[in-house]
Amino acid sequence: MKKKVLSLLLCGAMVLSLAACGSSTSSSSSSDSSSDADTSSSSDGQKVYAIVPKSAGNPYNEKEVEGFTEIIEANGGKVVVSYPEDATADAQITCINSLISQGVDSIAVAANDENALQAVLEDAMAAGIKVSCLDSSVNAASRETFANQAGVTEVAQALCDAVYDIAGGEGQWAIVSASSQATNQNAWIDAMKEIMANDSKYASLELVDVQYGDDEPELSTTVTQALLTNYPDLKVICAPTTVGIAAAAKVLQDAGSSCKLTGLGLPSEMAEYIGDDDAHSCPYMFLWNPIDLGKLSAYISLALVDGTITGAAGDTFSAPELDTDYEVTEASDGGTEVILGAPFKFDPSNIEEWKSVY
Ligand code: RAM
Repeated sequence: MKKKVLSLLLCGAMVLSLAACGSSTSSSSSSDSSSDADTSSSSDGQKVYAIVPKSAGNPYNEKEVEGFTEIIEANGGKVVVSYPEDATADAQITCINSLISQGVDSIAVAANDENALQAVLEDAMAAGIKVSCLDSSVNAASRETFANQAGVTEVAQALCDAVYDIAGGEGQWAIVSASSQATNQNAWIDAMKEIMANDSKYASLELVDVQYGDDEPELSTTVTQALLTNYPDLKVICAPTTVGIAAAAKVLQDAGSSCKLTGLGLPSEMAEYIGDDDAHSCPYMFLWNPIDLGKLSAYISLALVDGTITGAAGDTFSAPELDTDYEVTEASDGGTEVILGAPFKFDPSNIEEWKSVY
């Protein structure tokens, strides 16, 4: 619990209240001392934009919140950050129910489950709250649109190619994922399996196991250690989670393991593990800018609330801080999404430059 409270205090520049669910309220007016009871737009005329990350204590989530908060406040809005107690749908349902009671104007959620939030998000939309996702989506019926960091197939293709390259085209590989219900990781894993099943190039690679570290450093460490014990010939671990890859990188590097690593990681957490030689566990990895993803989510929330977009395919809006205009497009699940950009590769040539950014 201490860790969660500390992370809230660190990430919110103007944290004004703490409540059940780890909610914090910040405002473009720093003298405001709002409590949960007066966060609704009617109390002082300011619109209120909530964000519900996957979990507390994950620097990636804090970067998303940072970007979200910057844009909402620059546009005169008030931000409520509601961190769930843990990375589960149940904990997010508690947060969302509280936000509905507070009468916020919008909720942006990084979902811990694709379907389990449907009832509560439908309640939110029925109450006039604009609902969108960022980072990890809910099903099409439960959202207006989704700030997607990168195309699912693009992420999966980049990871498949990295596993192939690092393994030398053949041998055993395994996955260390986040939680077993996480929409984003499951989509990337399913797409990786499909790409590998449908291209003979990957026929000599064998996916031996998928383990879940729940975006908890300790569990991610434990499952990585177990993979090394259970599969002595393992050549590559792919961790499509910033928490999982950082934990796995340390395990492999400390052990001097011949098993190498790739996946999705924060440069700030992975710099010491990125390298081409035997002394480093991760030759290269990918990510996008989580601060920019938070900014994109903020622009979506603002546009939904002011009516610039409804979330329908073809809607457009500007995102000046991201230097571009965006279009809402059809997503593969029948809903819509807005794609931030392509995944970016981090390797020894650029990791020093990026490690201080995010
Ligand atoms: C973790 C989270 C997040 C995911 C990144 C790559 O921080 O699971 O949802 O997008 O990894």
